[in-house]
Amino acid sequence: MQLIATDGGAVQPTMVDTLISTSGERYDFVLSANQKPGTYWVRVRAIGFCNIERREEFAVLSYEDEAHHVPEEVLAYPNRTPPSWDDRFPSGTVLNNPNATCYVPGDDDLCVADLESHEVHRDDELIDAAPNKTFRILFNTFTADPAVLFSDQGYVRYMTVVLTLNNIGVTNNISMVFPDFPLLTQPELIGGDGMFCNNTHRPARCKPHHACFCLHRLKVALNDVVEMSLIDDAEVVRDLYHPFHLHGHRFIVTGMGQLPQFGTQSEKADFVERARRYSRTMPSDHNPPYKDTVSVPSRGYTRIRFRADNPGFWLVHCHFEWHLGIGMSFVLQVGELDEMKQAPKDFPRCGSYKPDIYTQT
Ligand SMILES: [Cu+2]
Repeated sequence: MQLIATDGGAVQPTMVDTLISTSGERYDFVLSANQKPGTYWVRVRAIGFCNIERREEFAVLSYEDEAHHVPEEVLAYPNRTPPSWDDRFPSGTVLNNPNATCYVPGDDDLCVADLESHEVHRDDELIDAAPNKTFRILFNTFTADPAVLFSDQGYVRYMTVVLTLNNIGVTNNISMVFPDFPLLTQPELIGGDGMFCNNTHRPARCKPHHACFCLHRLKVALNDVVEMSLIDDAEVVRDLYHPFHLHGHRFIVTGMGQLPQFGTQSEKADFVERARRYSRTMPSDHNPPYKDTVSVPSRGYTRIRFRADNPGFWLVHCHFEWHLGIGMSFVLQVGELDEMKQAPKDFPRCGSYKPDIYTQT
């Protein structure tokens, strides 16, 4: 397969044999039909925790040329049975193997950070400029004690896995609570900065070192160069790679790697900060690819950079829908309200339609 684009951004054509795509990512490739005309199996395998269930799907790729006519019935279904789950994938170049080392020339693993952008414009200022805003986003899931879920801290949402595990997602120890109205189209309902929170401005009801449930917002000025380190705060390396998606913009991927075992969140963040001096960070002559979704290695980090040139409120979230559903997201506010586009006059409006709850004593 000749890879030519990811998430809509062109990359220097790159030959790969196996392509790993996490939720929300897109890859475009050109397939060279250079084998003997006939029918071939296309094999697609689920990754991560789905490995346990040995999920696999197949498609049939058929082709013929003028010299070799292949009967219809042969084109429809290959003679050979599909490979079994235990048959290994053919070796070759693997793109986006989530725990691969990046920037190692000549090895069999390619990271998305290794790909070269193939766009007319190279935004050197974005690649090299000192960022106006730098964020460290540590994310995780944790199991909540059922007693906590209904305490005065109030539960917001969680998912129950195999009956016993009540899972809540956080970014920077905050589990996202969405407002009752869309911030972008009904900004007049925003009651000042007090309705938002972040890791330095937590509501008084939130206990230190505990997950807090509130409307998590990070704010940047219009046209800021923003650098974000997305850090998987899990304690152990698992077969789980959170794909992070940024709305409204595309970013370049400037670093990716795994973390040694650390005790505290600030040790992890400091390591990621220092890691830019190591070989896994962007070489300066490299023109990094543009993406809008990228997976973060398990107990690792991915560093992204973008120009915040699209005013509005944009969701940044893990693209596992169930992680988004349990709070692993935050809102990026780009620019001030008066710099944002306004909704058309008769645009539909939303609000809270929850009925009042009366309790009988
Ligand atoms: Cu996730």
